[in-house]
Amino acid sequence: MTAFPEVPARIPYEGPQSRNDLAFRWYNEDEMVEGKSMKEHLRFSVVYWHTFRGTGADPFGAPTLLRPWDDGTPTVENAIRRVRVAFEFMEKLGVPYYAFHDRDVAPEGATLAETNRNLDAVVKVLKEEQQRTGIKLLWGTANLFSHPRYAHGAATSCNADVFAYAAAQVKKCLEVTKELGGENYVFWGGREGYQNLFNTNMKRELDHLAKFLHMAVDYAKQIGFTGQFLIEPKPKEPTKHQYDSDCAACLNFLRAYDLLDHFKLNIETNHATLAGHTMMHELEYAGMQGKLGSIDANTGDLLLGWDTDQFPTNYYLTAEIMLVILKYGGLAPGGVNFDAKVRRESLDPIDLFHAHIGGMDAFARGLKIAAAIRKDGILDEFVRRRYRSWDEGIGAEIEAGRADFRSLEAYMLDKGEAAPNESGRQEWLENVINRYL
Ligand code: XUL
Ligand code: CO
Repeated sequence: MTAFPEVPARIPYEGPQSRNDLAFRWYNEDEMVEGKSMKEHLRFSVVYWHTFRGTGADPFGAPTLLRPWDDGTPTVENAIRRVRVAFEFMEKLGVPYYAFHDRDVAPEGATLAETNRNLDAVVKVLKEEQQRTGIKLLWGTANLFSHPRYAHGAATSCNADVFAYAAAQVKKCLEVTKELGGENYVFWGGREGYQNLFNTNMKRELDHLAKFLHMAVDYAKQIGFTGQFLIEPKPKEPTKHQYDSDCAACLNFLRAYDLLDHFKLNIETNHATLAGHTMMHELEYAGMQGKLGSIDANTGDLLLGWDTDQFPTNYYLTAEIMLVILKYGGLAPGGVNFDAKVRRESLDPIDLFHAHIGGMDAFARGLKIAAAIRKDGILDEFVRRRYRSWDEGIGAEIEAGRADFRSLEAYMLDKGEAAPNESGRQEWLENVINRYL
């Protein structure tokens, strides 16, 4: 049985001139860039939730994406059929990784024990398909936000039983992620945040969240799970204020609660823009602190203003992203995870291929643009020169900690006025970047 009969066994690379809709124009997995293959640089990953569980439902309308292989029942049998289709899709696309929430892959049962049994049955098949295809698990995560029990949050719920349930769920999900060789484990805040401070004890909620994460760190150690832990910032949706609002907030939280050594960040484009930042800003902020772990690749829509999770197709965006990723030495063991969904009007299974091919090509093109910019070195040289007053003289004294307010006053009284400023040349630099696009 094949779910995608019109798609060849493997999407080929045909080069920029190709007019074949089911071919890559830029993603050539063995092509070397800065000494590594594109495949190694990009470490592409398909998300189970949008690509195999997305229904096209939105706050205004019912599901539109009814897949022929999915009978709509919350059964293990249906879930297993879906796994086979997912691996056919990923194998044909040629991605090395995938990512899932526990509840994407297997249905909830009436009790936690039954739910765990459902998960075990599907994990057996996931493992079989991973072995058959060589496709690996980039990360696992627990869905701590869809079920009504999580209405007030999970680790930050006012209901201690819900904290306990969430702990049991993450325990199981860590075991499963280890069993499947997952290279990372993600904590996205889900409903960890608040709608209204009149009913919220923020301090207590944050203390609980930190306790929860310490328990996860301890349990990973106990079972020998060595994957990288990642926190995924997002400022709002579903709550008005998500606690993990952006990279700065996450790193402050981790530092304050003595968790910093155990976590890096999984940074998502549409979350960065919802926070009022560019993706490049968030990547740089994490990267400069050694905390750039992985990315959720997508893009938002400035006219809609919510988390639209669209596939990234803009070379300017992907070039900016790849510039920062190359600067900080790559993402491994993280990857470029397409946390993106086709529009509800994109009705056909083939649209899933068009979406991923476009996203992969956009990142491959972004990688090549970034590498070309770095090779010429114009940007680096400009930035180096822009800060050269810090390389010697008074700047070097300040950086070395040999200056204080008295010595700086004496220096400036003697000099009378600061050296003149030089142009920041922003417009020229933007023109230079456009030469590479
Ligand atoms: C939600 C989101 C999640 C996480 C995993 O906005 O991005 O899908 O990536 O829980
Ligand atoms: Co995400």
